[in-house]
Amino acid sequence: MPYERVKYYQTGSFAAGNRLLDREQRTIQSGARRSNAITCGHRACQGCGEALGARFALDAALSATGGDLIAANATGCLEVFSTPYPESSWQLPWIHSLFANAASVASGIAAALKAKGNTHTRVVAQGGDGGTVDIGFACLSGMFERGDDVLYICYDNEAYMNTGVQRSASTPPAARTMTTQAVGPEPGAPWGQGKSLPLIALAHEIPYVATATIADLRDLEEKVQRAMSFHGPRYIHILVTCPLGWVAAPEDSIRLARLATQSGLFPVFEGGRGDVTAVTKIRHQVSVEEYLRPQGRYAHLFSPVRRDEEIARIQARADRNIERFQLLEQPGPQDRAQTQAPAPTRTELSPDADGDATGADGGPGYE
Ligand SMILES: Cc1ncc(C[n+]2csc(CCOP(=O)(O)OP(=O)(O)O)c2C)c(N)n1
Ligand code: SF4
Ligand SMILES: [Mg+2]
Repeated sequence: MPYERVKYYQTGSFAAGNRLLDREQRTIQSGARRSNAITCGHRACQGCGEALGARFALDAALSATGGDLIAANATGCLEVFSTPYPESSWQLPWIHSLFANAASVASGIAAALKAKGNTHTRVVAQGGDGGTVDIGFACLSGMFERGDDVLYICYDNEAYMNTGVQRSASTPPAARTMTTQAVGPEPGAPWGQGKSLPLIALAHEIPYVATATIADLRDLEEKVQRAMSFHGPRYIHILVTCPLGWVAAPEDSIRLARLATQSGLFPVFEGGRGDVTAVTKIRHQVSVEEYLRPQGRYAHLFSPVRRDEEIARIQARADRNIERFQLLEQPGPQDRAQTQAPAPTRTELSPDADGDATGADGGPGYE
């Protein structure tokens, strides 16, 4: 009986399920003992980056805590598609908060655990960009400022997707949404508005802040694991593609997230206590046009006439990120460990033996 020869091994890609790498290099997701935090039966669209990001993030958090984890979840696509009453796709204690107050609900859970003398159960909160950058911002800032022991994860698909694609403060300029139509002299989302929540989080001088995307899921897992090694408020901002809102093919979800990083539009970095301590370098730089073209939300930049001025403005945003975060490789080996610059000051961020993340500068410690 003829058998099919294996023609292609995807070694080195860190793809989910890759069991050909050395054991220590394998993803949590490829492990037989992964927890399947969000499992089958949910109703996310095909190619939903949020579903993928949440699966990897919470499986990593569950792995880091030995499964001793509670999640609070803001209103939004992630909550709606995962918990159509009376069903749930979540494989851990999970609570739906309001749209605005996932951070506060998580803070309350952490406070209750502390009051009960429970020092082992950990807490995560999660929400979309609308629930985090806009309506939930005050609750989140309070959580940071009080030093509550919660990891907050924002799944940024750059608009209010659950309610039909309205602009948020995370929607990039020129993107078409239902509330920023492609009309007028500057079509799409306005210029000069919006905010970077990762940088705002950093300014709170909390122990750990990171950005990540669904294009590098191994990096995402590592950042969640690192975040769980600290106590106190921590923040991870994950760029997740949304085929519906970005008007893009479901099979392009990972590629678009990668193009966002490789163009410089979405810088991937890590830091804490006010400083950026490590960045992921761009390996194959692309123009922003490569990223914009496959997305219908930017179709008005290319048709019926090409809007060179707008495309150049978007390129200038990418170039600014590249300069600001030093995203381009320095000449030399492409080794991943050597692509982190400026020299990581992780020693300053390392938790001490008690798991506290007291800064080397004697800054506030979190318990
Ligand atoms: C106070 C309040 N206002 C509005 C809504 C309606 N609403 C529910 S989800 C949502 C948008 C969520 O957007 P985002 O947080 O970005 O998550 P996504 O659906 O994009 O993942 C809105 C406006 C609500 N539930 N509560
Ligand atoms: S609308 Fe977007 S974020 Fe919501 S389930 Fe669909 S792909 Fe995911
Ligand atoms: Mg959103």
